[in-house]
Amino acid sequence: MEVWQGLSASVVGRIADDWQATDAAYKAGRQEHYFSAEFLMGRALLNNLSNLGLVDEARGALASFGIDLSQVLEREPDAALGNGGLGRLAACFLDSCATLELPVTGYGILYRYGLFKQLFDNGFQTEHPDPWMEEGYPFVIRREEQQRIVRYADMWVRAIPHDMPITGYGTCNVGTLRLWKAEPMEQFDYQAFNSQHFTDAIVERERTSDISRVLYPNDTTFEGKVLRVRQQYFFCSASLQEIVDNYIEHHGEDLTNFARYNSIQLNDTHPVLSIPELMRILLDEHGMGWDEAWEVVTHTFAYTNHTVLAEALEKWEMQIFDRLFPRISEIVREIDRRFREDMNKRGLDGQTIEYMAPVSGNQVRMAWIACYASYSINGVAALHTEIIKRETLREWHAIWPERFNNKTNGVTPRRWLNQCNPRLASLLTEVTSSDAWVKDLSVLADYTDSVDDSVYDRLNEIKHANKADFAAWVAEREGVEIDPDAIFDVQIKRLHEYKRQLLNAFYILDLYFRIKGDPTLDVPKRVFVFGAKAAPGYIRAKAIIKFISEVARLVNNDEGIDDRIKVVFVHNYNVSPAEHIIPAADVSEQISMAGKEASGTSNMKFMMNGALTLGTLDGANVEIRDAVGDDNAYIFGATEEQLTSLKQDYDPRWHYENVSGLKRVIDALTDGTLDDNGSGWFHDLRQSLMEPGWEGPDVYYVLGDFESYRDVKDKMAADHADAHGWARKTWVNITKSGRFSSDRTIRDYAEQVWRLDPTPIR
Ligand code: 26Y
Repeated sequence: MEVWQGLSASVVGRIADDWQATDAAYKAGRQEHYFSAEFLMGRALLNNLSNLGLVDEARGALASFGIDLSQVLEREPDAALGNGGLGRLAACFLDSCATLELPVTGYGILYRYGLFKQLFDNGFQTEHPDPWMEEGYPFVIRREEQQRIVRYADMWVRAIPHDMPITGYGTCNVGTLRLWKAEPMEQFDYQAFNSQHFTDAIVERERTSDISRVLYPNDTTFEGKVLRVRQQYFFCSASLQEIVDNYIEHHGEDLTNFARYNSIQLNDTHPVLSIPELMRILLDEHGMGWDEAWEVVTHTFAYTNHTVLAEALEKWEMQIFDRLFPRISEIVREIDRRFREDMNKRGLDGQTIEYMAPVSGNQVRMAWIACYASYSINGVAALHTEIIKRETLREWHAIWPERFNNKTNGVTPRRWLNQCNPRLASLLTEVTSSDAWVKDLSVLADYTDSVDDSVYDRLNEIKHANKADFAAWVAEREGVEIDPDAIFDVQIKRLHEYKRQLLNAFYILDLYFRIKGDPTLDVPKRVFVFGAKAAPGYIRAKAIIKFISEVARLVNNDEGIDDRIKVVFVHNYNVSPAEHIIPAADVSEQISMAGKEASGTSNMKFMMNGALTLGTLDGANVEIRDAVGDDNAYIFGATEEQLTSLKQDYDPRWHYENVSGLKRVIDALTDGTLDDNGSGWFHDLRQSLMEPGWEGPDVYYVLGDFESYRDVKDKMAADHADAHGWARKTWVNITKSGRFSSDRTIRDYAEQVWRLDPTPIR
């Protein structure tokens, strides 16, 4: 740990001058500001060493002391300031912005506790705090002198910026992630303390620190509403104050041209309070009139939608706003009043206006405010953008079609290929005679068809070596032995019903029963790997974790199946476990019910590392399939289009009765085969599939897609036996992954939304 600290501090020291120069250059010109409640950064040291070209130097320096660099790297805690895809996307974007030398700054919250640490207790998930920087973290620099004050009706709070340097690959530019920490106005209220009100003094301090205490792990339901709203306003207000001050410093007191120099990307609805907050600053602190201020605001903000799930479109009770910031309430009401007036003039009917209004009853609808005030609205994959245009945001699309655009997600090939898969990275450099692919992944496409057989052999060797490394990692971390010669089939993502981990688990259980029924069955050896956290209040998701654990227990301990199936649930799934898992995967499970996964991004990471997609036509899977062709991806299940009619008279019972093996699997939930330790959770799972709930039975079409999933997955396993054919598919996936580099995504944002040019530092 001391070695990690020392090495990390020296890296930060090395970039100090470039960081300052970059900051000064960015502040003078047009800038983009990426507002996000989440940044799932993972580890920083290797990333920085690699960007700065210092890996070999560091390895050598440590070796002379008899210390192994990779062991030092493994000591670093993950900065897990995010729940999943949306937060990791923000981190990949920052990496690409720095590498592309674009003047972009990230703004968020310095959570003291990141996403909870997950342990298993008899197959049940338990949650534990993650104090990730308590032992010292050299990659955030406290900038006390740049603090701002955030004012709520019931308290004022100091916002202290903590900056993380964002190095780019092979560039001097160093961008910034600015994370705000909430601290009390006075270090301590001595008066209260001295007048015997000890606890009052402490309680007040704690109430302030609560604001940046913890990342909400709930990506489905609302908890601690008031605190969440407080958090959101906290980082929006502090960031805007800074951006406005910087504008004034460089361009003068007249804020009319604010949007010429600044644009703000809203990462989903979590930072949408910055819309009324910028109005407030312009109106109250700079004396602008409403129309003038609205003109500025509507040229400043751009909104990214990340989900079509109704429960994730944030709505807050007006009373929360009234209590926390009455002036913001007033402004939101005025936005609502003018919206209604405007829509009336456009001739919209009353019902539509009520549906679209920013405020309705006592509810404030954050997504609707975002759509009304933003000059750009984007989805995160082609299919998702079509769905928001057609359904989720249909009414806004009808009025402002020009605002809508697609920006298919991407992932950084630095972390997700060059750093995590050094064997494959060297092969790519060798084959292309250059490491240019690290900065321009699309160059690989020139090599799809032009390599000889030796490359396929090398690919197979590399995958096998990665699998052996992973097997050792799993043995130590999870205590399960797995065979590198087996097919490694992986599903890693947040646990949610729509992602259908249950479908995967049903396949495994069915395969187990098939082998039990016919021990001579000729099936290849398989390892099924899961990694997933469930929101602490999402009981059904927790039930699915317990179910997978029980399937693992049953299968892993049955000597009768000759180790032909192993199931591993990697606990505490996070960015750095992903870096161990993905390079070792043969099969990438992307099996959400079509229409529900906005994009997915692990699908892209797997593709880059030569795992083949087993997926539905959902999110970016559609574009992956288009990039590699039907022969190089395994697609199954109902399409989004088909589901509309299929779901009309869907009867899961028919599938239960008629699809071979399905009844046996579903019955295993409740017939004593598997034990939920009296929780009743497995009964509930069965019920959710078989009995009509308020949205019907089996909302996510698990039973409906089971047969086609099994067919394709069986076919895939059989195909794996043809090592050469498989390697060929793998190669196509790797070389066609250029489109899924976040560099491509960020270039698209920069050109089409941000209108931003590179600002190289020399
Ligand atoms: C408001 C609160 C309840 C909330 C907190 C976190 C709501 C949503 C979220 C996180 C959403 C998320 O991670 N969405 C994912 O975004 C990825 C990046 O665009 C997509 O690839 C992925 O499909 C989508 O589920």
